[in-house]
Amino acid sequence: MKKTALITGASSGIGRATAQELSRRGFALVLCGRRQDRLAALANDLDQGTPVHLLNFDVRDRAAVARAISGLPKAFATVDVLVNNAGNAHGMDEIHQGDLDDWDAMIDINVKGLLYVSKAIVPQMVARKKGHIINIGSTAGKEVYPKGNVYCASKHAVDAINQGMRLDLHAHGIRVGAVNPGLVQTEFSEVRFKGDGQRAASVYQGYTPLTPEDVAEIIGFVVSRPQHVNIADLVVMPTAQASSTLIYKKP
Ligand code: NDP
Ligand code: 8X3
Repeated sequence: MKKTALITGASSGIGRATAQELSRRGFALVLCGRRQDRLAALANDLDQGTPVHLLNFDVRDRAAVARAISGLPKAFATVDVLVNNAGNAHGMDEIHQGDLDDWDAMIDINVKGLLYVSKAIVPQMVARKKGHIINIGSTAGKEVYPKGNVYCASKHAVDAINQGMRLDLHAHGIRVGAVNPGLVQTEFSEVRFKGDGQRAASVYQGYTPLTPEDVAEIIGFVVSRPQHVNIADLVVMPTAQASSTLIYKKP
């Protein structure tokens, strides 16, 4: 029987590429996101024969998260792999100029949303004494950069939750690990800069950024290790990036 992976934020970027990677690796998929049309298009783009179920919810809405996941049809209800990927940066301002709505969005989506989804799935993993959780962190969860304040805080929280989950769940046979990318060219910067395409594009100019597929391939590797091997915390950056603030850009 195929294993089932549930991926949040599957409508774009890293989540979308991960869905394609895990489809190639023979998983059944539960794909989550707010943009139903994107998920439907992705479902048509997977390896033929991939069982797929789409879930539409905002991770901020804890009742909607619980309802959607508890209502999964029987064939998809046992989640073997959870990829906690949904998230974004909203804005990039010095702390005294930060927008409260941006702060709410980042804490509510990147931190509380990840917790709501985990709460809906982890108890069944504990009951089965089996499961694998992959939290998508960031280099922003390892170091803080100017104007990154609250986004970095949200990703440091993901780092702490990843460690906390592992401490609490290893005795139940559950694997927990984080994949922490540096700069990946996705819709991330368009969201961060609120649709300013030019500013978003400039983030990825002058060097070769990671692609969503680069990260998805790593997630494919992580999930395909033998049961006794847990990749606990992995950082991946473009070769041109040495830290959040040190990026070698060609003039
Ligand atoms: P994208 O903007 O391309 O994708 C973000 C995904 O998150 C979308 O599928 C979006 O789906 C989903 N999402 C956002 N808000 C919500 C919400 N409220 N409820 C449900 N789903 C939501 O960005 P990336 O692929 O780059 O980002 C994926 C993850 O990778 C994030 O956690 C990000 O922090 C992390 N990351 C990204 C890096 C980068 O440089 N791009 C580097 C390091 C980490 P929809 O809008 O349809 O709901
Ligand atoms: C996304 C990478 O450097 O924009 O998490 O924060 S960065």
